[in-house]
Amino acid sequence: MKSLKITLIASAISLYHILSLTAAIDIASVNSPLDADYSADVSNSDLVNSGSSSLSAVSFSETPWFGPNAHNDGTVGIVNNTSTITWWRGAIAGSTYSITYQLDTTTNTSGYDINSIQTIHGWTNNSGNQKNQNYVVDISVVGSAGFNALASVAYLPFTSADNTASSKINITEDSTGILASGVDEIRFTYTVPPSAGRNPSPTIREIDVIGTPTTIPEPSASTLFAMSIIGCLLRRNR
Ligand SMILES: [Ca+2]
Ligand SMILES: [Ca+2]
Repeated sequence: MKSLKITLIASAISLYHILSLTAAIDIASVNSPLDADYSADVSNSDLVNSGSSSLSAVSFSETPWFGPNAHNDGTVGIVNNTSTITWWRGAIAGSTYSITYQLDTTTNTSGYDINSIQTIHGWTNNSGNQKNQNYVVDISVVGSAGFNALASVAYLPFTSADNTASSKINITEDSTGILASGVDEIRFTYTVPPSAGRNPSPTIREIDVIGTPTTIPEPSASTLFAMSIIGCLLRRNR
C-alpha cells in the first residue's frame, strides 16, 4: 500500500507540472527610441536576479564578449556602456546562444512557480537587429533532467537600418497566472535573425523571471478516500 500511495502522489505531482505546462501564454511587445528605456519596469529581486537566494548558478553556451553580468544585475544600465549589455561577438545569422539559470532547491525543494518573464534589449549604435528579440524559453522541473519548451518569442520588427533603440517583451499566463510549476532550471536560447546586419547578436539589458516557491497541494479528502478503497481492494485480491 505504501508503494502504491507513493506512486499515486508522484503521479499527481507530475500531472500538476504537466497541467502547468499547458498554460495559455500571452506575449506582449513594445519598443522605444530610447536606449536605456524601461528602467522603471526592471526587477532587482526576481528569481534569477544576481544575489537572489533563489538563484543557484548561471551558465552560458558561450561566454559573452560584453557584460556577462548585465543580464541579471537588476538594472537596464546606462547608455553606450558595454558593461550594461550581455552580447556575443562574431555572431552570424542562425547562430544560437543560451543562458541557463539553475534555481536553488535546497530550501524550496519543490521548485518554483513562474508567474511572468520580462526581457529588455537596448543599444543606441549599430544594427537595429540588435533590438529584435528572437528566443525560446525552456524549463526543467524538479526530478527531471530534461527541458520542455515554455514559450517562443519572435519579435523581429527591425532591420539593420532602424534606429529604434530598445524593446521589451512580457510573457504572462492569461488563465491561472502561472506559466509553470516545480521549476528548477530555466534556459533562454537566442537565435540571430536571418536578416541580421552588423553586430547582430542581441543586446540583452535584463532578464526578469518573476515567481514564488511551489507549494504542492495536500491530497484532498476524496483522494485519500479513493486511495483507501484501492488499498482495501488490493488486500482482498491477495
Ligand atoms: Ca532582474
Ligand atoms: Ca541589466
